[in-house]
Amino acid sequence: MAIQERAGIDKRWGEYAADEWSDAVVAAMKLGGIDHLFFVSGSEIGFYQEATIKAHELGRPSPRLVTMMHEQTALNAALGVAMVTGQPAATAVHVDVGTFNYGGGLHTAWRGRYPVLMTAGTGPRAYPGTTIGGRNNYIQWYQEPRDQGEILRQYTKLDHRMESQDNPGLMISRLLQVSMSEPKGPVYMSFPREAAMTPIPEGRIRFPTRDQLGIARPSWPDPEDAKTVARWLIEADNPCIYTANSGRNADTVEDLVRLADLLAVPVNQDRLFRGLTFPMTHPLFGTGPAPKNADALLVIEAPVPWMPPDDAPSPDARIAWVDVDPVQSRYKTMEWQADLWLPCEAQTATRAIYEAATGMLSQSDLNRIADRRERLERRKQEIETANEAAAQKARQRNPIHPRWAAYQICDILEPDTILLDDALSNSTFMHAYARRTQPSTFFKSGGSSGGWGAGAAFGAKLAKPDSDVVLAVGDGFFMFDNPIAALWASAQHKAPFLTVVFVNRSYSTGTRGLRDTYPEGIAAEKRNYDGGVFDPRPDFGKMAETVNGYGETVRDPEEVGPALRRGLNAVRNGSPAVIGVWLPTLVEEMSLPS
Ligand SMILES: Cc1ncc(C[n+]2csc(CCOP(=O)(O)OP(=O)(O)O)c2C)c(N)n1
Ligand SMILES: [Mg+2]
Repeated sequence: MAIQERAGIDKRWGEYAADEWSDAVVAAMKLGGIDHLFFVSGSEIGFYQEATIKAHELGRPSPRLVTMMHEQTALNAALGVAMVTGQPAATAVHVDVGTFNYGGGLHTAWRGRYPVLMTAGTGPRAYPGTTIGGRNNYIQWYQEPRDQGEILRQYTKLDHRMESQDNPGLMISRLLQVSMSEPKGPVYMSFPREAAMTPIPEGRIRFPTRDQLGIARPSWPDPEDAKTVARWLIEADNPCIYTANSGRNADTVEDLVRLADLLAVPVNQDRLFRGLTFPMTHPLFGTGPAPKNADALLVIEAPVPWMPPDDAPSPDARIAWVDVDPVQSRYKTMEWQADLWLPCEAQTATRAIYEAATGMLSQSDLNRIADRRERLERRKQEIETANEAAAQKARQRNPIHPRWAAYQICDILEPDTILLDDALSNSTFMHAYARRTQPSTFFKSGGSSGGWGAGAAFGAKLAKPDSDVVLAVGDGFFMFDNPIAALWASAQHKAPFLTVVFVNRSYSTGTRGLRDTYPEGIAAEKRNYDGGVFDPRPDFGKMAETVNGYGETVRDPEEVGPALRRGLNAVRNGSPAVIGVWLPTLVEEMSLPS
């Protein structure tokens, strides 16, 4: 029975023009919210080119095919789109080897709960001449692994190999439904060329869209649990909200502010946050106690809110823990304890706790809350004053102090600038001065893989062309994401972003990290950090020149600001720009004033 007849059983499904399965796949992607298909060439995935070009010519739904030069950069670009839009993005790469090249981006997609549809072709395996799309090149015998999905199965919610019994549009919608339902995450589809090129009789096919299948609605806490948490926060002297990833959903920011304001509960954002959780200039931001000093802790989407055992909360503290998957079933070894585990979303939980709290506040509560607010406002002022003083002190140092570099980077940001932080050991400085206030204007990867920033910055700019996009990145991490491939894409697709590289010619892992692991070791004694230092370094400014972008390396503290503005101007005029800020190596830094 032909697919369109079988699928026609459900009359709610739409009918779409499609000559072969690949047409149905690109249509279902677009109808499922995918605007960009980041594509790295392979002999067996030419169908994506044919289908997207055809759709463009005929006015059929299809994502835009975005030519890319490396698979990890392509995946990071998809993460960048998903991160700033909340909608999925897709990638298409070559068989098993292209899938391997997704590299550390896979970890980022998984740990950061990004809704991306990763795809790859498979080595054609039909005997030459028997099937459309079958084998026609000797290399194809090399291309067939035992199970292609197994390569990345640990890093996906679902993977699927498109097969003859499938409805291709339905399968894409289904993968997107799973990817977009909480906990969100990457999905993978391998698409044999034989399947992709399967003709569709009469050129029409029926399938449900992602939204016809439906995305699971946000989950709410039990109202009684919301009351309990509200009561704990109200009764506490030193309550605090600890969060990392609630800014994945930009709408959560407003609700969190409302709750925090109501009770004057401070919000501490983890170092490894995935998107801005709270306006950074707000008096309640970053003014909370260390977990060990808090008496009521509300953890919201923070997989690692403290370092045990020293920072762990007191046994008397009350702990409520909110996450769509609070026991973190994607992580293996987790020893956290909480008094209340709430399997619900950050936004709905904050709303429910707010609603519960509003009916509970006595005048004496309100007085205590007002006192706390005043105390935290003062604390915020003290922190800001100390940060400013530290920056002005750092300014005096030549060689450039990374704190001063961070301060200067943050000085060029507009309210809607999208800032990506992949600056690793210098992230703390970025956080001290970023002062981001709007949701979706400050991001980290949400995982631990280096090499996310350049591709993600490109994807972010592609999706949000009207905002400046600035990437602050370590010189090691910049190299991990194929910077030339990202810069090329940025120039080619007219999505220019500014990269600022902290050029310390070192990995903190292989320098400070080694010293801290072996404080009495021979490497520390001899100050030999081979493996941790890469001096002479690549000329990062010149990398931009390889794609006709703007680049320079700055060595004078007073020149950092002007150089960054030159870079930003170049970006606003349409060119990618890379500004290297020359710093001491981390070995030199060990004997410099901090
Ligand atoms: C793909 C990948 N490889 C290795 C690491 C381990 N690692 C963590 S931090 C780090 C150093 C990063 O160097 P750089 O970006 O120069 O930042 P810096 O340490 O100088 O601040 C490394 C190599 C990683 N996180 N990801
Ligand atoms: Mg470095």
